[in-house]
Amino acid sequence: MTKKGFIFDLDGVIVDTAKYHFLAWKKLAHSIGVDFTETQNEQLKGVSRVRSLEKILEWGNTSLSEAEFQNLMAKKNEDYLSYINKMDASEILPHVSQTLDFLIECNQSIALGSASKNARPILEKVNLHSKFDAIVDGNDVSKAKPDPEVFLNGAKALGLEPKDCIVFEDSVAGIQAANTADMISIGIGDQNVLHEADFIFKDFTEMSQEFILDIISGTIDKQTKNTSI
Ligand code: B16
Ligand code: MG
Repeated sequence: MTKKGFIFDLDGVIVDTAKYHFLAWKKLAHSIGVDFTETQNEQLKGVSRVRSLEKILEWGNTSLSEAEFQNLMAKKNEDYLSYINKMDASEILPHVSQTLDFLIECNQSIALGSASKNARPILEKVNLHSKFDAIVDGNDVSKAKPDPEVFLNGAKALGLEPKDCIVFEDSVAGIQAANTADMISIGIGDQNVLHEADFIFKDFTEMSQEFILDIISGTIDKQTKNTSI
């Protein structure tokens, strides 16, 4: 069987940590007198920690000294980690474990491609780290999605060409990054939001084993996108 590289985003694909980012960013925003809504939180999906705080300051039309900025980022992360520390395998999103096991059964390569600097501890918390051949996270890249760096590094870590890689992503920036990297982009989430993806599924329960096998064999590729699956 051909070997392909399956690269998973973390937040919104494997686990829903967006709800914990929301609680921590909301606390931070309120502490500096800035409002923060769930809609704004949506716009921070896939966005780096630094850029997220910059955006919150822009929305609140306010600014901070460099020292305050660093201090608040550290506080936000401390708060976020207090939620992460309570996570366990029950927080893995539906059918993710089964999909990973099926890929392993098919002898495929698996990588993580996440913007989060907390990706490794999160994977350990939910007990999935042993399923990954490579992990590329926010500590390993200098350019944030939609730059393809995180996924290109993932392909390199797996020893595969980008064209032989497939990305599962829940953010628009992540889908754009995968497309720029010339990888098959698979959106996990809302069709209206992720329309730039080659293929879109509401979640992994909707993705058949036949679809995965067709991707592995090359029957389905970037050119087959938008055909009925
Ligand atoms: P951290 P992903 C992203 O994870 C989150 O979607 C985004 O909201 C967060 O700001 C970013 O990680 C950085 O996270 O503060 O833990 O370094 O979707 O790329 O897995
Ligand atoms: Mg994500």
